[in-house]
Amino acid sequence: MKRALLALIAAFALAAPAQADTPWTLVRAYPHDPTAFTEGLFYLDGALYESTGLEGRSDIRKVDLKTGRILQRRVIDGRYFGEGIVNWKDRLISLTWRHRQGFVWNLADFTPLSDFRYEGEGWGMTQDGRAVIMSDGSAQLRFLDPEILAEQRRITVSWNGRAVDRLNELEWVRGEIWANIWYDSRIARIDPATGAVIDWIDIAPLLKEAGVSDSEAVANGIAYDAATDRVFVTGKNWPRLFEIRVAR
Ligand SMILES: [Ca+2]
Repeated sequence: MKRALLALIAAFALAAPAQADTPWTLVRAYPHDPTAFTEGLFYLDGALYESTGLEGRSDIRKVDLKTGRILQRRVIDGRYFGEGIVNWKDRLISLTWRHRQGFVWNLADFTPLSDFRYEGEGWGMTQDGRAVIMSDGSAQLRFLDPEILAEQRRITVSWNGRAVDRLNELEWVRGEIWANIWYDSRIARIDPATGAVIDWIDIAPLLKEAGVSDSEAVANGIAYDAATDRVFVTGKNWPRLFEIRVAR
């Protein structure tokens, strides 16, 4: 019985096509603040916007891509653990981890505009031009009305029928939602209509390239420049931010 089962599994393994992640290549490396515990990242009009976490060390910052120099910075109140950020019109929206507290800032100078509440935890954010998309550490992604930041709907992210949890930093890329997975070097490419993972991009070689060994220094942070089709990735406390070219 056991032998028959093993034979069956072996036959299936031979019949199944070799599973390959989405191919990508490293284009170049840029400096990245090694003290930045990256929780949010996006690219807009020639600059990177980044948020960092940990209580007492959280901020939002505008960063020069080429030099990694901080161009503008706003410290988040020390009681909060900063999480994801996203731009909407002339605003920047930010989350906190377990305080259920979101903030809206003026994108141009980071002056505070308003705040909002949400249920559960706040992790990553991105937007698709219509809704703000938010992760909370589970396999679910929420779609929020970007003006009032109220939840409209949610999807469950799955791979071969199994829920994919620990969804972390997000990015809207080529009509897909790309998501870092906490404690995983793979980025999930998610179909926004169904939540199904289309494929994976494994950036494990970049951890070696970045020279990080701390177990908390996980891959986190995806930014996309749609105008030039450039993908930028980094991680928590990584001294490098990488531009990669991902196969279509
Ligand atoms: Ca992002």
